[in-house]
Amino acid sequence: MKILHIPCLEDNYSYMIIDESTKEAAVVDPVEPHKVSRVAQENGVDLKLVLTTHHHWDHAGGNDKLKQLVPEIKVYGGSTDNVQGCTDKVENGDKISLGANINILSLHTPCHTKGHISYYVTDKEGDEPAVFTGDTLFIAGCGKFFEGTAEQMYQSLCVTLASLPKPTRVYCGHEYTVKNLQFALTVEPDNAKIEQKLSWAQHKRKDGLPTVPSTIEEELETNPFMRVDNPEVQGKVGCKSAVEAIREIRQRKDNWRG
Ligand code: GBP
Ligand code: ZN
Repeated sequence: MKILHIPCLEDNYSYMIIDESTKEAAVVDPVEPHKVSRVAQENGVDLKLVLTTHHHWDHAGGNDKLKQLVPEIKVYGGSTDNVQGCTDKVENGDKISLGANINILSLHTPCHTKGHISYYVTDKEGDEPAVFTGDTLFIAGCGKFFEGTAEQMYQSLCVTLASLPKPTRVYCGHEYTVKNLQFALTVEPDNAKIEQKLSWAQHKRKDGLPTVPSTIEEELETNPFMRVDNPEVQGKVGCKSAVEAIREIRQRKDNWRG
């Protein structure tokens, strides 16, 4: 499978997932439909489906327009999230297939929004899997808790997503990596992996390149919100449990002005 980045708006990413054997494609959060259809044409692929992570306009706001451009396209979205243009509602565990080789598993990852879905994508050619995490998991960060609780974000990040194979590539909804890593250093000033990744990310951005994808393994090493099971991290923020710590770290991030 081939995965293309499509930068949109200020700092959003859409992604195109292509089955090269059938030239069929899916697109994640196509907020700028004309850009997406141009990328499809340039790559000679047919757009078959839209995978919507959540209902916010900067993710789902292009769905109706894309349906006008590609009338037969299927639009997937979480069953409890009221996604624009949704034709096929999905729930945790639902499976979708693309082309001849690609399987997509829907994972319910609520808290940023109630019906937020992450899409776990595997292929039969043995490429490393990929997960499209929208605004639940960012590189070194997570989404604001708009429609859920710390318990839910803990479950979404530290149980559902953390259980995926470590080499799984992580494709998130926004380019927030540099700020997130700067904040991560305020939680764990002595974490050398965070420091190294910050300098790597700053170079990438200076060259105008994305810092996405990461991997589940890298997130477990550098993302403060995915590290709350570690008693040392709990201690750093004065908490005695993982859920307490994720709540506290989110509150600090909301108030942080980097
Ligand atoms: C920044 O850091 O760049 N501009 C600031 C923060 C996701 S987008 C922007 C912000 O709040 N981003 C949201 C978030 O979760 N950030 C995590 C963090 O700051 O750590 N959105 O566009 C946001 O979800 C939106 C759209 C929100 C519609 C509510 C509605 Br309704
Ligand atoms: Zn959002």
